[in-house]
Amino acid sequence: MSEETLFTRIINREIPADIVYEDEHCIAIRDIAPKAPTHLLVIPRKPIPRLVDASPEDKAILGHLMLTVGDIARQAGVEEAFRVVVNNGAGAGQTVFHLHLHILGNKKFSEDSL
Ligand code: DGP
Repeated sequence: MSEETLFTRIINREIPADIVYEDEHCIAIRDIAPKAPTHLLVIPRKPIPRLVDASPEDKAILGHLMLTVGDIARQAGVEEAFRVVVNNGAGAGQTVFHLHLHILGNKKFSEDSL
């Protein structure tokens, strides 16, 4: 039996979340533990575990995610200043093994650090 990821359960409405956007390829939700006043997660419906697990057949999904990040940032009103973060692997802080892009905005970012 394959285990559903937390984000698949959110996509399937088995777990509640504040959904700010969705289309046929992805969903965007508010992060439950925000690290910035605007902290959104853009999640493909396909449960690719980590960025390095994406394959050439995922090219269109990955492109779609990047384009959709811009739309969601505009919708959230942070399009002039936001960061996109992907944690790849536990050593980089990944805790949910279903690819997701963090959008962080409405925060003062320093120029010389990530
Ligand atoms: P990462 O550390 O890159 O794997 O990010 C996972 C993020 O997911 C983390 O910032 C917290 C968020 N998160 C974990 N559980 C839930 C949940 O049940 N609902 C929502 N909305 N976000 C969650």
